[in-house]
Amino acid sequence: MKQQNASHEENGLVPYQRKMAARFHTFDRDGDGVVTRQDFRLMAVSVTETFAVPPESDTARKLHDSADTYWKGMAALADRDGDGQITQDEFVAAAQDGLYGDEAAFAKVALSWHEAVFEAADSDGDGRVTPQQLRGMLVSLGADPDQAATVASERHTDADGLITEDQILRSVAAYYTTSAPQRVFPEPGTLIHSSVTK
Ligand SMILES: [Ca+2]
Ligand SMILES: [Ca+2]
Repeated sequence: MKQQNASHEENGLVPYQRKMAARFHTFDRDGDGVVTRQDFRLMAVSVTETFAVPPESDTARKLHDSADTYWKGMAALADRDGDGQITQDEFVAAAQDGLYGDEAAFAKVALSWHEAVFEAADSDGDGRVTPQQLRGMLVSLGADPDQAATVASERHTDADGLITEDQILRSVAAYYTTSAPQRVFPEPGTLIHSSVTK
């Protein structure tokens, strides 16, 4: 990997804030300008639809439970006025104060959710997904479909052409805890509604 010895502007908080501001828009699934528990429910539904997870299954239950855990964690960090709504400013400030540089905090809030999404995608349960399944994961979480396809195809695969859960969870943790450049999610204002074409 190429070492970037650029200014703080490029390596520090500013790009992290920009990345989280973009991410906020993909969390706002119903597009009402704030993130609420309902948006997390919709996110879980989107994953179950993408991977045709049966509604009564263990995997579906895990998705909904962990989405709720994720919501509660983000609300605890972000919803400073306790009105059940997270604004973009609250979201960015919470990510910066509560997640930036803190993998343990990220794990507490969001790891069970990302594990559940992986479980939904990993249809044969061998702990690895295909690039196509990874693309489905990214798109159902709000990524731009073209960017998601590019990222999925660039992932280092193992000898069977598959990507491991460990690789994916590491990269998700890095996404939320470092200033690593945003590559998967669209900029604010260019939100593309999730539509996986099969
Ligand atoms: Ca919303
Ligand atoms: Ca698999």
